[in-house]
Amino acid sequence: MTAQAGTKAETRTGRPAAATLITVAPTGAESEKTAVPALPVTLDELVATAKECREAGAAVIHVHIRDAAAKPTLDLGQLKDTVHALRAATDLIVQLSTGGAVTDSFEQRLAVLDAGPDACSLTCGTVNFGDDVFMNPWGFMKDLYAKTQSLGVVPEFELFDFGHIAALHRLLAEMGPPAGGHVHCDLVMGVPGGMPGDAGTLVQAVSALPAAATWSATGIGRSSVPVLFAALAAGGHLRVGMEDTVTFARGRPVGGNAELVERAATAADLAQRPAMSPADARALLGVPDHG
Ligand code: KMH
Ligand code: ZN
Repeated sequence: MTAQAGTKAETRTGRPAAATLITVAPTGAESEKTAVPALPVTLDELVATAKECREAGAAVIHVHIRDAAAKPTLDLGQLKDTVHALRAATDLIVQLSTGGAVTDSFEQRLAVLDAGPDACSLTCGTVNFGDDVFMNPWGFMKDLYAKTQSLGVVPEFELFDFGHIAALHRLLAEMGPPAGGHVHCDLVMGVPGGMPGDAGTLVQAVSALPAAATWSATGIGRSSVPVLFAALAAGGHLRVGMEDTVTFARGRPVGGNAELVERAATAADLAQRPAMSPADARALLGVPDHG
């Protein structure tokens, strides 16, 4: 998969990608629905958002779900229903978050894979997360990675800081390649406690990735636009969405996830690497077609 992917996708040492993989992260676990009314929190809202974002150019959806009170949950039945509903309504790659909320237990986070997603996030180390701590100790990382391998769920390696890149190298060296055979990373930049979201940091981080890896980047809050342009300039892919920013421009809240995807797709067009289809994203990432 890795060698084939090199024809379409940028690797750290390879030539620039021909197209841009856009992931939408529509909800997250941190924003309150009361504070951000446009946040999709019900299954109907999530499916509607997914369809709009697919139209706008997304190929992957990174999913956190909420309960009836709009609070983050990892309820397994609700996760299964969500995977089914998103598959029925779109051809997006369904990537469930195994990060959840900072309060979720390791057991609950491991159980997310039992919902049968195409893909999942896998964060490669603990990081200060604003006033909280997002816990990803080595033992948990290994357990989660082993479960992705045995179930055939394709992981995306979430990298919030430089130590996470070292841990990713160690994980691959000790446990071998991921399901799908291809390493794809996401630089999550600008979290208070993680690496800053700027072009210089992005270039340094990319230079430290495994040689055959592809990567996307997202900037939290006000770093979202600079990170988007830096990622395109450096030949990478993009993640956008209301998980990462709820402000479209100074003083102007995001009206919906699709406008973030539209902006990313427009920038990708200008970079002459237009948005990649979900089918091409499956080929790149090694995600089998569930249909
Ligand atoms: N909500 C954060 C604590 C992931 O989805 O894998 C973790 C997070 C990462 O969002
Ligand atoms: Zn997430």
